[in-house]
Amino acid sequence: MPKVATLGQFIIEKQADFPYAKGELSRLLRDIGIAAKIVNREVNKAGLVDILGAAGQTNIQGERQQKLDVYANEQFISALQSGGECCIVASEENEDIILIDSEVSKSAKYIVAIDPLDGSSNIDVNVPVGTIFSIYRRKSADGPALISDVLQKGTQQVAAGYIIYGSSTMLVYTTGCGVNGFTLDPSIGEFCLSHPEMKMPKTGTIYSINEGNYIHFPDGVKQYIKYCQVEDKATNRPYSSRYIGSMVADLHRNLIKGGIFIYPGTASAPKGKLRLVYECNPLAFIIEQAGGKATDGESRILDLEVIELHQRTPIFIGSKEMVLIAEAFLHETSVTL
Ligand code: P6P
Repeated sequence: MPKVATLGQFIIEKQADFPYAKGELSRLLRDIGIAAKIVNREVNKAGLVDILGAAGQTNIQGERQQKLDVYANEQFISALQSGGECCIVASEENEDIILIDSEVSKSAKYIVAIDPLDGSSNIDVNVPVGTIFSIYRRKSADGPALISDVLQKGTQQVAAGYIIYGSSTMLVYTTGCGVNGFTLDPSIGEFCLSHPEMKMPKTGTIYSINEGNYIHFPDGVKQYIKYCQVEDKATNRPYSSRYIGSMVADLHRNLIKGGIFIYPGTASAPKGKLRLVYECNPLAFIIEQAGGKATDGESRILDLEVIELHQRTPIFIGSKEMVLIAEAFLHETSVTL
């Protein structure tokens, strides 16, 4: 039987790369993996049990919460609270940070920001959804952890990852030493290393953007979309438009095949829709570690100042050469690849 590394074995083996690590980060990643398996079980049987549909309330984003949104949020918060390795959980579903002040956790050295179920409006129609997480080291000294411990730049992330609940369930994460993907083997209940050292193709033929908003896009974005649609065999155009309204699923496909995902700002929403802390920073960390690029059209996503918890940002993320070309249209400049 080939030796297949489970997530737990892999984390412990990689822990040796971090001399300072005493196992807390390993245990934190384990806690996230456990919650992901629990959420996966419910996502996979949604439709058979009363967990589809709206929960009848809205979240801080003003979005109608789905029952699975609430369930997933509760599972990840509970796993992180009982795991004892983090002192704050910042959830996209909650207005304020959650201080974990149990005797063990209040001196824990990690912060977790999480979007427990991204793309949840797709649940009822069986389109893949995802969880996105981001881990920072606590900056404040002893005593209760502070909001400033969460409002850290993306470059300060210790780890980031996502779980995609799709045709199979995968956990993809980075600790800053490359990106590795693990597929859940339901027969043994373990995430097993299936995509070691994931690398994003430097270019691709897929562009992901909600063209329903076309008339509101900045001119540079409109011109880039037209560029993608022009016939040019030398550059494999026209590209394919692939957008399923679930950022984790769109990003995961583009990470494997190559492509660009764009959620731009518009006149009515200059900062776009996607959240810097819960979606853009963790996914930018992963994509950069795989060799891709992530900007807001001007600046590197990971360098953006984080001013408030639910701050939004435009995002251009994916294959490096595709992002460079899209930026050139935004700046009306030429680009040498
Ligand atoms: P729109 C899901 O709500 C989400 O946050 C991302 O997963 C997805 O890419 C985007 O919003 C879809 O937004 O405005 O195109 O429906």
